[in-house]
Amino acid sequence: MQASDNNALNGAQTHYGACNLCEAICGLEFQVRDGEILSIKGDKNDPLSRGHICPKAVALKDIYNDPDRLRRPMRRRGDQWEEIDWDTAFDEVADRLAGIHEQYGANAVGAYLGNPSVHNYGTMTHSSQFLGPLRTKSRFSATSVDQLPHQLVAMWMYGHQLLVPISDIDRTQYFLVLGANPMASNGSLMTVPDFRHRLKDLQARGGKMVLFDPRRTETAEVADEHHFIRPGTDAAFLAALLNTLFQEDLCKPGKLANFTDGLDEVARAIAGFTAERAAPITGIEAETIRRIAREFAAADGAACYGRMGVSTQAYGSLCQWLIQLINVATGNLDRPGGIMFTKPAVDLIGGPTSKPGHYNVWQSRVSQLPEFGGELPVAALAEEISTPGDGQIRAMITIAGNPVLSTPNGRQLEEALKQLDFMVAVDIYLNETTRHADIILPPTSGLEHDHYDFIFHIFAVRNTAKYSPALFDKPEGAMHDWEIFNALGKRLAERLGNHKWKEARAPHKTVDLGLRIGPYGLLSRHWLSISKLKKHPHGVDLGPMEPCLPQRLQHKNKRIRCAVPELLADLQRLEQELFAATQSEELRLIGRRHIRSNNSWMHNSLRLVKGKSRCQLLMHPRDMQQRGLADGQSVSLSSRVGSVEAEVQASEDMMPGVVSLPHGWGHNRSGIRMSVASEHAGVSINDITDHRYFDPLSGNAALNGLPVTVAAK
Ligand SMILES: Nc1nc2c(c(=O)[nH]1)N[C@H]1C(S)=C(S)[C@@H](COP(=O)(O)OP(=O)(O)OC[C@H]3O[C@@H](n4cnc5c(=O)[nH]c(N)nc54)[C@H](O)[C@@H]3O)O[C@H]1N2
Ligand SMILES: Nc1nc2c(c(=O)[nH]1)N[C@H]1C(S)=C(S)[C@@H](COP(=O)(O)OP(=O)(O)OC[C@H]3O[C@@H](n4cnc5c(=O)[nH]c(N)nc54)[C@H](O)[C@@H]3O)O[C@H]1N2
Ligand code: SF4
Ligand SMILES: [Mo]
Repeated sequence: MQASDNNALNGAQTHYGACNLCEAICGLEFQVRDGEILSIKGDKNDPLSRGHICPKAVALKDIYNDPDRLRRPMRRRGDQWEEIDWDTAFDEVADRLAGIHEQYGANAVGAYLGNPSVHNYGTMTHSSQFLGPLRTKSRFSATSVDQLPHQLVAMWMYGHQLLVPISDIDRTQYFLVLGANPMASNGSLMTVPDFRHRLKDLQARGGKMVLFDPRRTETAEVADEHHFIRPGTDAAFLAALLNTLFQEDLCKPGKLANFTDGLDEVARAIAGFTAERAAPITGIEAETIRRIAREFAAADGAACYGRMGVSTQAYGSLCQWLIQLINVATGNLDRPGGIMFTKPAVDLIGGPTSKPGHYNVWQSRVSQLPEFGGELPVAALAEEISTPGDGQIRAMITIAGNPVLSTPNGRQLEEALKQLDFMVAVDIYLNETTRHADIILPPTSGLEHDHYDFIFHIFAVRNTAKYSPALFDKPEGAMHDWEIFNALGKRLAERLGNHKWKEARAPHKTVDLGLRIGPYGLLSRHWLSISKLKKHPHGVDLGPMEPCLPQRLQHKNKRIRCAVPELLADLQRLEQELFAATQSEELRLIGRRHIRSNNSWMHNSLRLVKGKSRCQLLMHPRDMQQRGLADGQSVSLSSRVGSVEAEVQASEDMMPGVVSLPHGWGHNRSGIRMSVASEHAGVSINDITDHRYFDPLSGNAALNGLPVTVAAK
């Protein structure tokens, strides 16, 4: 074990690191004695998180100690599981995958990468060791149930899928937010640990936060203004806001005008989307839309930001584009207090390994959905497995993912997984997805490997860098994710006759190189490297975001591209579908996150799930009354694809006409090995989300705004 400090009094050692559970990457201070964690606290000296943590940090200990967590490879025989040794497991996986590859072709082997794969740097650096030799186009990930629209718009407008501007919350005077709940989520595509205090500081300097959300959320409680908005209608609101800026001559792009193309064309294209027309659709008065446009334009630094609620909906790409345009048109891109680009210490954007992204170069086999950056939308995964024909997926690889609970129409996917010839899961639990695998390969847990977050530093509200050494040594007979990928890749390459394959060195070596050649490396005064970071266990502060345009733009002409033809065309869909639709009385379903939960996989920590169930359906009392429902009653919640049973809870915090159920629950499936989670099962919202309800431009699932019905059970 490595430790930075000895506490002479009780023999405990102090160790510093970062939490890798969510995007906030909070600094942690561990007290450890004889291999036991005595305490986990926030690291006050971390330059980004400044001592902040949430209740999940302490659950890192529960995951580490969890007797249900898998520690040896497992092989399924019918409904039974047996432990096997690593070599046997690797050989069997490589034999089966290579066999299917040879018989049915590369695309017959599919892969899905889940969310923790971006929170674990060994997966980022090494999964291609394993997946590369397969050369399959049947690749999927959690991106298409999440932030795909952000990446698509960033690529189109700024030239790189990761060039996503970040709200400068520490300096802004006007923070306009749609569909995000950072008080519960701790921020997303905005790494913002300690959101509460950052917002308090914003308000103390006379700034204001305005929030649009169909639920009066925990964040609404601390915002200055909260407005209900009808789910899925944000694009109409945003178009009207932007149109008001043009109409009332409030656009002042300032220096951006020198390198921005197409704003005029956009102005013409959205001229018909007035505040008056948006009002009855969104539920927001025209005067409110106009007032907010004026306030936004007048503020000395304003930032418009939208997250899950506006990306996982039917107009996700349009929403993200309009948000960028509002910032650009008012000159708030690339200025302190607006939205800005970070300068991360390991630079995946400007560096030699840069992958700007590509779109619609090929399409999914069955429904012709567009690829993005080499991945297909996961809404199409089940049909790619179950539809016969050339290229049908016959084997699946899942890595750090639980798509049965996390992707639309999870029941359908579950049925499809049963039809596979072979499945391997790299995962620490036997859960709703991995139970369908033939072999599960469990890597070390988060506290047993080192970490450098080269993803979330890209999206952080302040430039910092931090290296976290492993808290505990790797136990005897355990393997890190990256070692598993090396071992599998080697065997696969041998079997597939790929002679160019080379074993990749440990992830810290790749990061060390990235740091040295990065913007704070050998050519700067910082000299950052892994060894330098080891000397600064709290992390290194690299300062606030700084203006960097037009140099940082990744289009060859160093210009911002506003008039993206695909998005301009999508405005027609907005007009034809949303504006032409007659107002229906249908209920709309939205999700909900809770500070003590993390997607689907942390419900085996008793300290996080104990107490009253959190998997209730929230509904406005008016809607309940109309249906004769009583508080606490069991109801069936149904959509086009299915039904679940849930307990309804009356809530004045819901917009009338909207109901909310959290995701990540539904641990009542047989055959899983998560004893605590099974006793706090809840139901899965994704048993009823619809794989045909998505943003057609990006293929991103529309998990919010789904039409549903609710009736007494
Ligand atoms: N309806 C609805 N659905 C949603 C959402 C929503 O808001 N509403 N949110 C969506 C979003 S934003 C996301 S990101 C996705 C998440 O979707 P997924 O990534 O598919 O699901 P997770 O619940 O994060 O599952 C993570 C898996 O990784 C495993 N794991 C944890 N740590 C490690 C590790 O270090 N290594 C390995 N190999 N495995 C590990 C866990 O055991 C678990 O099986 O869900 C999406 N689904
Ligand atoms: N505690 C906790 N933290 C997490 C996670 C977790 O599961 N639990 N997951 C992590 C992950 S993977 C992610 S991607 C981030 C997500 O981070 P956020 O996006 O901040 O989190 P959400 O709670 O999904 O916020 C989405 C909000 O959009 C609202 N909404 C729904 N539909 C609409 C709509 O049509 N329009 C508008 N304007 N709003 C709408 C919802 O009511 C909700 O409040 O959180 C991360 N952090
Ligand atoms: S907010 Fe909580 S879960 Fe997220 S990084 Fe910080 S301590 Fe970890
Ligand atoms: Mo996510």
